[in-house]
Amino acid sequence: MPELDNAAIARELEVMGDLLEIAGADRFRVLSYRKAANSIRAWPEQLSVMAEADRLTEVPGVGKKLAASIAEMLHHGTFPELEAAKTEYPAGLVELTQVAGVGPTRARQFYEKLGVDSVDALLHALDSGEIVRVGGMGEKTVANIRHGVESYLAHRGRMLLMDALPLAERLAGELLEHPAVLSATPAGSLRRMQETIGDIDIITVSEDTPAVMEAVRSLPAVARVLGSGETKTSVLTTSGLQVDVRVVAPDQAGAALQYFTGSKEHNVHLREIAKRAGMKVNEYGVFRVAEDGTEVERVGGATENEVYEVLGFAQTPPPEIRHDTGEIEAALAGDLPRLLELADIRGDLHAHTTSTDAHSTLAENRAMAADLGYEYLVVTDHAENLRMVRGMTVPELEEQWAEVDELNDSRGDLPYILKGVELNIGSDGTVDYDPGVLARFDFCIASLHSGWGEEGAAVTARLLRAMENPYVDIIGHPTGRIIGRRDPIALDMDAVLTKAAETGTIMELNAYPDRLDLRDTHLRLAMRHGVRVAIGTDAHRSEHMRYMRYGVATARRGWVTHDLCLNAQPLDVVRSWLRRASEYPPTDHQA
Ligand code: DGT
Ligand code: CA
Ligand code: CA
Ligand code: ZN
Repeated sequence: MPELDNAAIARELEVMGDLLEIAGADRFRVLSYRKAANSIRAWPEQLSVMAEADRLTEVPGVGKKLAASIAEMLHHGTFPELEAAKTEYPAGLVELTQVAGVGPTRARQFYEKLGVDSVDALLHALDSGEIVRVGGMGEKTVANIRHGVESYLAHRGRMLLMDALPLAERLAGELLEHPAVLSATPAGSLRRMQETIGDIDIITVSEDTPAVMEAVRSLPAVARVLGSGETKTSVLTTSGLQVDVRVVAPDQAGAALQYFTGSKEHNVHLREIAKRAGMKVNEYGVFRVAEDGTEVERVGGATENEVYEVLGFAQTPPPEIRHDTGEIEAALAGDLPRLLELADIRGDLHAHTTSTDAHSTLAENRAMAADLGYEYLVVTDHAENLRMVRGMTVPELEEQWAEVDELNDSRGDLPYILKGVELNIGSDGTVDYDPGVLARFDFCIASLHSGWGEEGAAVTARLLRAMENPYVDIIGHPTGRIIGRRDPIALDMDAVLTKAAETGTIMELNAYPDRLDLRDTHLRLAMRHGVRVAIGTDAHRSEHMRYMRYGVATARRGWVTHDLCLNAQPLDVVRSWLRRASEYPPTDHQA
């Protein structure tokens, strides 16, 4: 039995939860699988290792019974309850529920009335018009579902970075343990930290090619070998992701890493530059070429820096920005800014607690913040108007503030807690609570929790109105997208960022790995507007605070620099940047 990694285990538990929901099972049972899956995806240790030591119940949300199911899964690839659930409804229905606009009830109806058991079958039912045989399907609903299917299909086969990155790092680590492997480095979209990953590419350096290919084929997480040649082996892992591992000789290491990191657009431009300089660049190295195109001599390729250097670059562009959107020109001239780094981050600016819909306490969040080496963290529970999670009433806030004061008073070397909140932007652009209450927070995030599918201009106007409120310091997850599941709100981003610059409102980069919102392209625009950015994980359990790395990666992709990132600043500067600080210090980064 090949070994299941954490993402694969989490996925099976999610399937279980979805199947139970489709079958109309008890809500509590459904949630217990989802909660466990959510916590396993964020868990830093391999469950396969923990299972051997009988330590699975240490994972939050994993009780004795679930631990037994996971142990069973690790041995047999599945567990009895899952198999039973799959006999009731086909697992293909789970895919259906991933489509925006199709919940568990609709999925069951589509299956029972039309025999639809996959997204492809649903598309077919939409095309043939058969879909209307299911009751309650008006024109608008049908159009919504078609749109949902289209965006689902655009992402199908791709995995979130959060699921691919830990796996890739682990595989690279395992390969490195082999004595013949000199180095093993993830390349491709993963090294560029793209938000979704098609397949994992790993470049290994070795003098003993056959030994490395054999090592790849025998990695524990390999479910199937798709192909294995002299220098490349492709495998399918237990989490369903394809991994391409290539072996190159030490003097080609840099050229191979550069080539297979891409992006394709970046590489195409690089080859043009080489050509103009009478050179050629490929996965084997950089070569000087004669008029007729024949190679004359090899001029570099052992390290990636060398590849760029011999092509006349003053700097090596960081992988995250290699998309041929200006990084080549800037790197040639030595004009690249120093991008934000994880080590710059001094705190998390968005985290929930058990006071509303999250699973960790304030003290647990603080312990995690201390683990992460932070100076400060915030509590930003949901506000009153968000009824579905029973947002904080004023008396509840007062209780929380007292707890914060107490934790801060006795904190010693532990991180300082700021009193925040996540307000809801109402349909008229107003937010929760009276100004008197708003003034008592250290800072406020305000988020849209509705507006998808609405006219972009109307939602933009709502957001602009909220940004005029002097108590709104930060706009949370501005476009509200969920990668592959919910389209972004059609905001006029230029208008939003202009208003942010005008009012000193800070824009959030929500680091929760299926949000990453603002996204890279918007962040780049924010930098041009001189708009400051706050990175928050939106943690709903303290382990989620580790997702900061995805936020920083997205920030880097958006060319975000240290000097425009709120939580790269020490606490006193953080306070001075908030709108409620009497002055709005002007920034000198206006484009
Ligand atoms: P993915 O896997 O869809 O998430 O995206 P990538 O970028 O990892 O794409 P992949 O795995 O097909 O190829 C890895 C890298 O190899 C790619 O970023 C650039 C390089 N590469 C692949 N095919 C070509 C090509 O035809 N031309 C050039 N210039 N580079 C290529
Ligand atoms: Ca790839
Ligand atoms: Ca590939
Ligand atoms: Zn939140």
